[in-house]
Amino acid sequence: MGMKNNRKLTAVDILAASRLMRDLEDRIPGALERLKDLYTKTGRAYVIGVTGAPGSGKSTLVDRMIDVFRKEGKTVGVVAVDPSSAFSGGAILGDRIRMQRHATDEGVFIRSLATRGCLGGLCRSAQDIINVMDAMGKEIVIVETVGVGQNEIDVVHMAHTSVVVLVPGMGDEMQAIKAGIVEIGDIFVINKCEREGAEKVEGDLRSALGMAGRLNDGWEPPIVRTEATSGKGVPELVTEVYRHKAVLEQGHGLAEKLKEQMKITFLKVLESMVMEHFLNKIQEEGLWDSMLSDLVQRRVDPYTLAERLISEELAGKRPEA
Ligand SMILES: Nc1nc2c(ncn2[C@@H]2O[C@H](COP(=O)(O)OP(=O)(O)OP(=O)(O)O)[C@@H](O)[C@H]2O)c(=O)[nH]1
Ligand SMILES: [Mg+2]
Repeated sequence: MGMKNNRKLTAVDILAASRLMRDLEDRIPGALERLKDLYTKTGRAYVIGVTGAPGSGKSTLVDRMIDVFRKEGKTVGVVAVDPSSAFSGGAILGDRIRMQRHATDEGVFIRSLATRGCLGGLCRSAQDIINVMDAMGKEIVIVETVGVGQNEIDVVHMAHTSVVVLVPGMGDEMQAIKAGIVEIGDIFVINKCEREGAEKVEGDLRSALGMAGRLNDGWEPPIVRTEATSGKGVPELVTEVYRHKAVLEQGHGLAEKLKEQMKITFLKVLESMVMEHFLNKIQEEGLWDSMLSDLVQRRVDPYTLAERLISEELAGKRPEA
């Protein structure tokens, strides 16, 4: 589709990329073919995940991070994933408004992704869009996800550096431990740090990190205080991202991480393709009624039925000797 991996993208390239992202999100069949063609041009962007509770200031923070990267002359892509926006409808507009300042900057590409959660393919859509931005030549890709449920875990599988955002006074000090986020952050941010309680969150976080054994790891996750609305602390945050990147690139850290992430990605793709294949088969051959009544009547167990389905499929596909 004529997208060049240099920094000067033509309007046609940008339009084509936008269209491809939309088609991927809408699961238009041909879109996957176009993504396949682009795949060899991916793997160059540095991917930063930003996760945290709703309203913790992630978008404002990302907006400020864009400033820092742009001042360095780096091109930036942003994927703002919001699983709840499909219901509330408000957040997407919020992202657009908060990052509005960058709307006319050709070096910045912002894409919001409304989706109903990971089961519907949030992870794949987000990964697909990261790949398109990567192929467009964006040097930095930032993925913003609301830290609820499985999302924050999934974003870790896509990001090279994961940033977890906390805020003071969000109820109990246990917000860090409860959500299990001490395990996933490479860098922790205490945003809205001008508010009362920043000290306390930081102390609680530090002890949670200690208990989780994260303070005597190869990488001790730094805690950065920011005030995203004014931009305070954001250059320091970016510096920590670079420091983490440098540490990853030493030795085999990055290579191992990429392999592990690729494995997860591949398994997810395989799983969804296999599932889709069998669902189609069951539907097309009208097998649901008899299968379900057999199962409900306990004439067969689900394990045997699944094995039967798979072995029939394999027997059917086996080439003639
Ligand atoms: N006082 C203060 N307010 C902030 C700060 N950072 C962000 N906010 C405000 O917090 C509100 C939420 O900010 P967003 O950037 O939309 O937060 P978010 O985490 O992206 O929100 P969702 O995407 O809806 O989960 C906005 O009104 C921001 O202006 C900060 O450092 N201090
Ligand atoms: Mg947001």
